[in-house]
Order: sequence, then structure tokens, then C-alpha cells
Amino acid sequence: MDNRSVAKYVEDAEHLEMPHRLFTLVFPIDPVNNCVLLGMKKRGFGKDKYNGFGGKVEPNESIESGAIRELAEESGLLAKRVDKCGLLFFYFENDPVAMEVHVYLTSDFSGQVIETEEMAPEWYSADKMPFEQMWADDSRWWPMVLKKQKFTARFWFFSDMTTITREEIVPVKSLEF
Ligand code: 8DG
Repeated sequence: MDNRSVAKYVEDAEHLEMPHRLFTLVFPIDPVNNCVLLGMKKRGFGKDKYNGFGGKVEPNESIESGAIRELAEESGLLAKRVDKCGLLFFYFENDPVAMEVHVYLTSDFSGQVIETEEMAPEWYSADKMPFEQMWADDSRWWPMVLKKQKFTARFWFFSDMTTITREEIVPVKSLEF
């Protein structure tokens, strides 16, 4: 198990036996206009879906620096600070590896939003997210973000990687384990 993983804080023997692959996901927020920057993913996993900015955590970096790096690579924005708001675990039928996604918000960033090879960025009202063009789980946990409630959430997907067969969303006081 990657020693940066926080999987051990979820009490579930089956989950603990699985290797976890670490990912980040960052949503830039404009608090004045209550808007969130989403990117339309142009290639790879999640193509043609809107999402925050993120990707795999590299072996030689912390999860937080991976989050800041991916945001810069995919949107052009340089975050001075990111705040963890949630932790997602995804399990896919017939896949022995769990995905562990560390979710952050940032409203402290500089730079110009740019379209990259991976993402076409667009501002959306935080209350009117394009859920029909996002991952199926997003509409389930985004209300926690709107309530400023930290959370952990687990989703079990059918092998089509689209249909959710089981879900668990837990509000938590802290994500500092
Ligand atoms: P690469 O294409 O550059 O090789 O990959 P990467 O940029 O390192 O990683 P990636 O494959 O783009 O990472 C997947 C991103 O999608 C990561 O930010 C986590 C995020 N993601 C999922 N599943 C879900 C989901 O169900 N909902 C949301 N909102 N994001 C998800 O992998």
C-alpha cells in the first residue's frame, strides 16, 4: 500500500486488502460570484465529461503538491493554497485496485485560465453544475461541498464504470488523519 494513502482510516477489511491508487481533484472557486471552474476533459479517462482538475499523484510528491501541480498543468492556474474538502473511494467490479481521490477547493490562486490539451475550462454557477455531463457520483457528494461539510464517500461501480451499485457518504469533522 502507498504510504500516503489514507485507506487505513476506513474500517472495512475488504477495502484494506485492496491496493489503492492515489488521485487528486481540485475545484477553483470564485466566492464573489459563487462560481466553480470546471474543465471539459478532452482525452483519456473521463473524456467528454466536466470535472475539476487533477490526476495521478506522482511517486516523489505529496498529495497536496500533486493537486497544485495538476491544477497548473490542466488549467494554467497557480494555487497558493488548496483546502481538502472530501475524500472519494471508487471500486469497480472486476478491478482489484481501488481509486482514492483527494478532493480540494481553492479560492487563492493566480494566473490566467487557459485551455490545455487535456481540458477546456469553463466557469459554472456552483448551484447549477452540469451533472448530466459529469461522473454519476458527483451529484451525490457535491451538495456536501455546497454546505461546506467535509466528507468521505465510497462508490461501487458496475463494470461499465458508469452505473453505481452501492454508495456511502459520511460527513466528517476533519480530513487530517
Ligand atoms: P493522464 O491522462 O495525464 O495520464 O492522467 P492523469 O491526468 O494523471 O490522471 P487522470 O486519469 O486524468 O485522473 C483521473 C481524474 O479523474 C482524477 O482527477 C480523478 C478524477 N475522477 C475519477 N473518477 C471520478 C469521479 O467519479 N468523479 C469525479 N469528479 N472525478 C473523478 O477518476
